[in-house]
Amino acid sequence: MNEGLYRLLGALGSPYSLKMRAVLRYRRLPFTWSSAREGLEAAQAMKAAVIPVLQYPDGTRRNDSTELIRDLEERHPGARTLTPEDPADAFLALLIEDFADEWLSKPMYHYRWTRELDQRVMARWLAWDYALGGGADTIAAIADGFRTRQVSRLRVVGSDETTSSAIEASAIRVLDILDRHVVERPFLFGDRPSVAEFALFGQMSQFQFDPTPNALARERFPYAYRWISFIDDLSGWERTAWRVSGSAPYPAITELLDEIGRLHLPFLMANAAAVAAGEREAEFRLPDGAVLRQPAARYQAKCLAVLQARFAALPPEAVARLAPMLESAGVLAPLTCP
Ligand SMILES: N[C@@H](CCC(=O)N[C@@H](CS)C(=O)NCC(=O)O)C(=O)O
Repeated sequence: MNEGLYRLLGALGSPYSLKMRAVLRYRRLPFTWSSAREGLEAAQAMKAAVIPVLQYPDGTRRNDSTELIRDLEERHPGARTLTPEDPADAFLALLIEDFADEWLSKPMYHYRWTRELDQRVMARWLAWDYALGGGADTIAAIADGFRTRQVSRLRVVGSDETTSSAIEASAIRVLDILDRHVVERPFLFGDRPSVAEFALFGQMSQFQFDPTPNALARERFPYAYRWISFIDDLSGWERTAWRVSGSAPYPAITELLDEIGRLHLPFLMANAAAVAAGEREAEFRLPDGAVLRQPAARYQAKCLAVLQARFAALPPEAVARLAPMLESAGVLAPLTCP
């Protein structure tokens, strides 16, 4: 069974699972896709109990999409890798991936579990995926359980009445940036996708399903909305050119960097400081004055350390090109902070 193939153990309602599925499709690495129940059960056996879990052809299992993608780059080099050739662009792609994974996950989760409509609709979706039958009563009971658990975890992403508007505004700005970008070209670093597109896609993939962000995206950002399903299956995409090395980045990159400098990196810094001080909670003042509080997360402290290490390892000529852009977005100091 399944010999020689990757097996992706994830769920349709999981942004990171769809990120990874889109990567495997684009990379043309044959794989099978599990049911949500198998995915969640597989996660329980992992050190970090999160989906997706990727089972390798030799049977070993690993998780964490960022690490998995990097590992696949090494195992399967060639024309369909996701790392731009230019080291400066490769770094920007990584930074945007981290922003999507660790910041856009806040609006994604917030939209799903804040309003009554989204809670009700999406709890049933997830429950159906999990049960795959068994009758409407069974599914409704599972949905109730999911809903109660997930709503109670809104604080894990720092979502409450005071932070709600800033969290939603950040998703709206990203949709707006993409909506204006994709009418010019489909990708951020040339004629082929990088890790950045797949990470943005992962979180936003759920906007195709959740009623509130779905209505918002369809009405106000129709091209960004269309782009989401375009990224989902790029198995037939043939163009392989990265953009010309050293040319000015597209405006969308600079605009995303502004978001990263205003929200994502200050949040990662506050979290890393809380982790280092052994505090239970991280606090971060949002630009509108509200205070976002969430449990201090070791994983996200590691994310900041990885970004800093990758920046420190760049060749000086790439740093020289990036520094002015990063500086004006407020991104340079957090990246070079000891
Ligand atoms: N850093 C991980 C994050 C994965 C993650 O957070 N997955 C969520 C679902 S989208 C999860 O499994 N959460 C655990 C839970 O809900 O109990 C990755 O990139 O794969």
